[in-house]
Amino acid sequence: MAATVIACVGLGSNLADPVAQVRRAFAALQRLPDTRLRSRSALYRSAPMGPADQPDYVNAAAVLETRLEPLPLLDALQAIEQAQGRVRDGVRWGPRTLDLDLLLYGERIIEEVRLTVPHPGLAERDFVLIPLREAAGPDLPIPGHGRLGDLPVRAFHGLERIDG
Ligand code: ROI
Repeated sequence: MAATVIACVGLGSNLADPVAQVRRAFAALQRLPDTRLRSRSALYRSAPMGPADQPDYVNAAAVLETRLEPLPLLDALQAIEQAQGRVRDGVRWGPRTLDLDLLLYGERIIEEVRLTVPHPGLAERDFVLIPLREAAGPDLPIPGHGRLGDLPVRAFHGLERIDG
């Protein structure tokens, strides 16, 4: 079996009771095969990036230790999204019941049709960086960007911590 890798996941929801969606998603991440949930952030409320006529988001981050390869891990994340009612309607930056973004997979750079890692929005999104820093700490290496703690956080989306 493959060696373990630290993989980081961004969670986001703004439909159908977002707090419950994110909590359920953490529970589902805990049950992934060949994977351990090492740490997680609190939940944060954030204003939407993209069209403003949609509800606020709840965002969070998880740090996994996994033996799954990147694409099987992506499949498992998408299965959780689907189990929680995610509908891909093609609307760019529209509302969603649950988004699980594979942000980082160790220090690998992955450019495949289905998967780009590090996640292209990672460095620009406060609703990703603030929870990720809480879950992973400042020393996490980000390929192409140095350490997580070196990335400037531009606080655009008014993050508000809503639970411990
Ligand atoms: N905006 C916020 N605040 N949080 C998200 O998780 C989020 N996810 C998205 C888009 C639509 C870009 N906006 C978001 O996919």
